[in-house]
Amino acid sequence: MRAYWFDNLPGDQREPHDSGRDVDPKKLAELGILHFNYPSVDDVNKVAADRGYKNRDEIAISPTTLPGYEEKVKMFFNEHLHEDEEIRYIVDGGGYFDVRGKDDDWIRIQLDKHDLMIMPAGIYHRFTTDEKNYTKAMRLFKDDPKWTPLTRGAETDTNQFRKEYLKERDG
Ligand code: KMT
Ligand code: NI
Repeated sequence: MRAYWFDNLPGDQREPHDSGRDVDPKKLAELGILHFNYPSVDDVNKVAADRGYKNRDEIAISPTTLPGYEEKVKMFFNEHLHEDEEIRYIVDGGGYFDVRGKDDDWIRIQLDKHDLMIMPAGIYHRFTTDEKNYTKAMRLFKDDPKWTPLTRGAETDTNQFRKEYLKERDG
């Protein structure tokens, strides 16, 4: 895992967009993001059990394994929030999650094999594969997942989960 400020320059979303300015992992914690590297799936199972996650699936995001790859990758990159936390475990390959920092600038989080990330409900984010076009990820679900991605807009800005997230983040 490495986190850095997104460069905001034009170019394919899958390019690194590396500004060269790293983001301290402590800063991610302040945003409510947890990160681990778990080579053993036993540790993933433990996190899932501790947090009450009962279901999971695995998605192989690549041009040969995901029908409509190019459109789906563009959809994942649509800025959104969820009304529940999001847990992703990288089984193979890698990818980028971009999250909004406190000043609303993008932080790019580069995840590699065996990285597990937990994002809080209400955080604005987006996902993309990298230039290798291959992310195999485990998605963990609670029984009743509030899963719909809600695209950022006037409505999400006043969403209850968004407001709770900001209260938690900013005190
Ligand atoms: C998301 O929330 O954008 C996704 O679940 C993307 C696919 S999992 C890496
Ligand atoms: Ni999401």
